[in-house]
Parts: sequence; C-alpha cells; structure tokens
Amino acid sequence: MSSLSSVDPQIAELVRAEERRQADTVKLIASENYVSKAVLEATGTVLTNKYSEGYASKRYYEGQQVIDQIETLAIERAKALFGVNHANVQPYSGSPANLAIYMAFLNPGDTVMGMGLPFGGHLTHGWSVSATGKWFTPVRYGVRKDTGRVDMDEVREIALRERPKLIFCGGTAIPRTIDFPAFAEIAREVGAVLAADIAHIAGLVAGGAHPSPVGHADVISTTTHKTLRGPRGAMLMATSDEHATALNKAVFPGLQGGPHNHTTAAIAVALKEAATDEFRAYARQVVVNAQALAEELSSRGFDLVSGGTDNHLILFDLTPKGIGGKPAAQALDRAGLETNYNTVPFDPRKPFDPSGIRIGTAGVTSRGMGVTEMRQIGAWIDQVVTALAKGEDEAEHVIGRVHAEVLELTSQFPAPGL
Ligand code: DSN
Repeated sequence: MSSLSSVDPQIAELVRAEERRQADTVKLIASENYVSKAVLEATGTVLTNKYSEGYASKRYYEGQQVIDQIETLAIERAKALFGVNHANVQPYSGSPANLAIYMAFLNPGDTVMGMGLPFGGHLTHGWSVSATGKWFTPVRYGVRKDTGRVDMDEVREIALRERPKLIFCGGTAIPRTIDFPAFAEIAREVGAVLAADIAHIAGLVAGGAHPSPVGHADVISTTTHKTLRGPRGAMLMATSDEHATALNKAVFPGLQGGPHNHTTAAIAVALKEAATDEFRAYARQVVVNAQALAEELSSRGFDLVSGGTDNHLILFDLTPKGIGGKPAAQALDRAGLETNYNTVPFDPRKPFDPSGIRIGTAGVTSRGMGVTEMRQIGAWIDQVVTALAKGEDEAEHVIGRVHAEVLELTSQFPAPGL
C-alpha cells in the first residue's frame, strides 16, 4: 500500500488498523468471511476504471475487448458450479439482486410472500420498512413456536389464501435446511414464481453441504461474500433459460447502470476457488464446526433456536441467561469474539435491542479452526455471558482474560488474505 500511504496516510493507517482488528478477532458474524489473497488482488485492479453498461457483445461503451471476457468467464463458472443455465453476475449486492426479481416478475402492488424479518427472513422479502414491503403487498410466514422451524403446511395455507405472485424462501437467520422441493410444490400450486435466496448458504450449496435449489426454484439469488467466500457482490441464477431475458433486463437497464468490473473479476476468481475439492472440504467443515459449537453452547444451557443447526449458522436466545442480545454482543466484542445481536422468533424486544445473538462458522473455518477450537469458543461465549449477567465488575475481569486467550488463538490461525 505504498501509494496509498503516501497520498492518504490517514486512510492507509485506518486500513491497517482494520486489518489488525480482523487478524486479532474471532469472526463469528454469520454473513462474513475472509476472501483469499487472489480475490483481494482482483478487487483492487484497474477494472474499476471501466464502464460497461449492457452485456457481453451488447454494450453501450466501446473498449470492452477485455471486460467481455472477464464477465463471460464469471458467468460460465457460476453456471458450471451451480449447474444452472443462466447467471447474471452484475447485481451490486443482495438487496439490488432481490429487487431485480420484483422488477422481472411483479408489478407494483402485487403480492409477495416471504419469511418475516423477525423469524429469519430478509428485509427485501417484503418487510414493511423496505421498498419491497412498501411498493408491493407483503404476506409473511414464520416458524413454529414449539420447533423454531418453518411449518410447510402453514406456508401452503397462507399461499393458498393470499395467492402471491412471488414466493421467497431463504433468509438471514435460518439455522435449518431449506426445503426447496416443498416450497416449489406450493409455488406451482398457486402459480407463483419461487425465488430461493441462498445468500447465506451459497458456499454450502456449491460445496455440496446443503441441498441445491436448482431444479426447484425458478430464480436463485445470492450474495457472493458469505459462505461462498468471494468479494462483496451478488448473482442471479435460473435453472432454465426461460427467465434469462427478464432477469437480465431487470438488472440492466431496469435497476442498475454499469457493473462493477473489479468485483466481477473477483467473483470469477472466487467461483474458480469454490469449484475445488479443497472448497468442498471447507464447506463440510463449516457445518461440522457449527454443529460442534452448537452442541457446546447447548450443553452450557444456551437456548438455541430450533435446538441446533444444519448449516453454518446458530441463533440463540439469551433470555434464560438474564441479559439482552445487545449488551452480550458488545461484551463479546470486547473479548475479541465478534457477533451480532439479533431478534429471535417471537421476540418481545425491539430489533435494536433484541433477545438473541446470531453466530456462524464460515470465517473461523476459513482460518483453519476445527472442532477443538469451536468447543473453546463456546466456552468463552459462556464465560463472558455468565459473568456479564453477574454485573460489569465481574465481566471486566473475565473479558480481559478471555481477550488474552483469544489473541493467543488467533495468532495460531492466520486469516486468509491478511
Ligand atoms: N446483512 C446480511 C446478513 O448479515 O445476513 C443480510 O443482508
């Protein structure tokens, strides 16, 4: 970063500080990961200088000799990795990708059905504060109180009653396998388009550690930076060619201008990495680690939504521990354990001060950590939370001790790309 350091030492120092912070922290945020050095390098290239509205061989600016090849490579790799006929790699991120699905299939006011945000859905699945909830007519499904899982009979009942034109499955805080065939059957029954939002689990799907929506969902949307371990970006895919034109038109010119070509290149690199045996082993280990961490927390009296996990994600309710999710997440962060506070299903508290915490194992698994480290992390979470419940003085002492132990662990497991 020699040029950055000389032109803007302030920003350069802040970037270095963030790099140190990431190196020294156990990243348990379920939607984050560490990209490889190769992905990082592709992101920081001259491709950022180029405008390329349109699609390969049909652009609105000259000079696309190279960009066309890069975007085509990314598309071909996405098609091969996920086994789809169509891929669009231009959406800037998950929310614009999902908005493009509305643009492709719905008119303003049409009904969309998605999982409610407090149950693990995403804002863009029709939640009230999102444009998708304001400009369309949202109906929601949730999870059962007794199981913490989606009840497909209830989903079917709501769909038959409300007749949505679009159904979303998937979300941001779902610890269990998504039943794509069951959603597809319901969508077919009511004549809806089924969109599978696999942002969280895309790396697990690619690596064979979660069933694929291909052949079930009409459209698949995903970010590229979570379990898939690419740059911040997104993709839209379709099993058949039927929806290709509608999706492409919705992304450009429907919603976006020029694609971010440096991101497209980095997505292509990440997709190449995800097609390896090494990545398949990584995806499996992410799930093994999550299940080990879930067991450790469960054995220490934590109340896990749905009782455990099938994927990379664990959601727990801190009510039985006598504290809220937010103070607990803040205390864990001071101890070097990075999480996010999160609503839990039927949460009586507000989203900005909810009852739960969401964690995931994509990042720690990228650092090479395994079951032994998961058990240790579970013990640290318990120690910090238990101390916090007793009061700040007790917590300060425990946080200091855990933080020193976290630094010792992170020094043994260097993060990729840093
Ligand atoms: N922010 C993402 C997540 O954390 O799951 C969803 O948009």
